[in-house]
Amino acid sequence: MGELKWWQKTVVYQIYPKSFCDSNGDGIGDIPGIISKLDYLQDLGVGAIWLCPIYPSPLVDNGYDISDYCSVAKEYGTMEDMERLISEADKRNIKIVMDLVFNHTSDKHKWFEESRSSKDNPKRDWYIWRDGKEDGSAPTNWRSIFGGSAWTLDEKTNQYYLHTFASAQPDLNWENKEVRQALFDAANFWLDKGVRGFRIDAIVYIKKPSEFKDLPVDGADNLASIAKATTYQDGILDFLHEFREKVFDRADIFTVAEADGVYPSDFDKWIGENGAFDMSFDFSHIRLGFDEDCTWHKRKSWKLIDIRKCFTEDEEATKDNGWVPVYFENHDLPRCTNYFFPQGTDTKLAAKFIATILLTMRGTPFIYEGQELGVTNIKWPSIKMYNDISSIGQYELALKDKLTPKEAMKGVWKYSRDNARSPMTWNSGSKAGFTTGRPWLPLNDEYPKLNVETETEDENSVLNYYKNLIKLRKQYPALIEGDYEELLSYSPGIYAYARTTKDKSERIIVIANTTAKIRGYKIPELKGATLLASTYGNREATLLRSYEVRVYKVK
Ligand code: TEU
Ligand code: CA
Repeated sequence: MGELKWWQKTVVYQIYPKSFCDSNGDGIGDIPGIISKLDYLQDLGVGAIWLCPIYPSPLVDNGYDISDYCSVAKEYGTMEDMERLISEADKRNIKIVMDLVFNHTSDKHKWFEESRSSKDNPKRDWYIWRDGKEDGSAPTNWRSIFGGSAWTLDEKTNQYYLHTFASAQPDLNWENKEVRQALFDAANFWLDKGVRGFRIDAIVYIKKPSEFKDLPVDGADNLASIAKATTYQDGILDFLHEFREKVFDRADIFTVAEADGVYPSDFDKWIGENGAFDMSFDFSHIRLGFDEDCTWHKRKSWKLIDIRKCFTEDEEATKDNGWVPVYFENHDLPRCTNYFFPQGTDTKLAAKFIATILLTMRGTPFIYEGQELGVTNIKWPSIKMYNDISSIGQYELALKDKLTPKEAMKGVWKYSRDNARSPMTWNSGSKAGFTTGRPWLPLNDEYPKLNVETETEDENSVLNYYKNLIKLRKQYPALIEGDYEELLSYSPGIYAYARTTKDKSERIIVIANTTAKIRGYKIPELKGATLLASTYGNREATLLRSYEVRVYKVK
């Protein structure tokens, strides 16, 4: 691998527009709100913003159901606001990265409205239409990712259309050349506006199998996860290479695929020199304990130390080709302070643990809004208070599987995507500085403590810890370009690794106690090393304390 590119040296910050900052008091975050917080992001040290969808959308899935790829949702602002965001960010050396949701559109997109209007409409073939079975039931027994059949019958033409996600998100037919060209044109529209990267949504599902067949039932609903039939199918790479040629290769941008079901063993063909993307989100550490269909209440237990294997595999796979996006949170996940640690763990220690691994790993770190504050999960008493459609689907699936409503709620508390979507907390005022109106989703109860203003003033806060680590990362080349080597592989509960520059002049060692118990370790070369950071501050100790992570400079 030659000289590193700009995006390999930067830190990315993910914004969920609806929940970041509201500028006009309607309770919904917006683009002017984001612009007003660019100084905060610059001060934090980020170099790129991944903006979740800001396109017009009925917001059934909060913007992942797009009704027009080339404009801006009125809730979020105008095209001028977007242009201003790009240029104001640029002044602060921050690049804007857009989210491309190309597996499906909204059912309110004009393409779909045309497609459903008649069997001989020119856009009929832009989506995936099939007759039902002889008895009139759905063409296959596939379950959509949000629950329920992946097929919806459209009465007008008496055919079913396929949707990997909600019925309001019909899947596009990538086999159709015009569809691909229309999507590439949309991406190029944003490239020409000056965006410098793309996160590509649900891209593993775009290629459907040549034959549509029932799968062995895997749930109490008598259905089978669609992902088993449509993830990373043969032939997908042809589509993606065309995408790369017609869009990605046109400018100095980066691409990161959202690719649940593509593993490090596939990276050779998927990312880097001969692949389609620069980076790919590996779900290995997110999927610990989950079987393929990801049903919340069927999850098996796992331990924090299990992430060691996941990261080492990513690093090994990208040693000479491709690059890792390092992440612990996003808008689809609960807060990392709860997700990766047993119940009852001190969440501030947990937040700092994750920050240290995130910012000392080889790869590009992705921070999700609020993660830098150590924000924790929400816990609303009733499913009615939840907005996230996947929470509702999982709740219903649990009831079908004979769980009590109380047990089903436990799954929602633990895994709901709304954990991440509760608004960003800027200060301890009555609306957390997010809005002057009524926030579209309730605020996190802990916001009077966990917010930007309060944490800025506290030198031991999670926020200041993030800032320091981002600074360290920029100061020590080993943390960016250094290779990765796992150490102490056989020590129970300890995750340790070294980062060493190519010329071996700088070497940094990170040691993490992944358990609540005090633990010893032996690394002889640490004798005389300098402590650069610890999740316990500068209070040195011989043994590693509960969930302590230390960063040492050996030379
Ligand atoms: O998520 C895709 C997604 O949900 C799957 O990749 C994953 O397999 C799933 O979590 C399995 O349980 C993206 C967006 O990030 C999400 O917010 C959208 O709702 C979804 O696509 C549909 O666009
Ligand atoms: Ca607003």
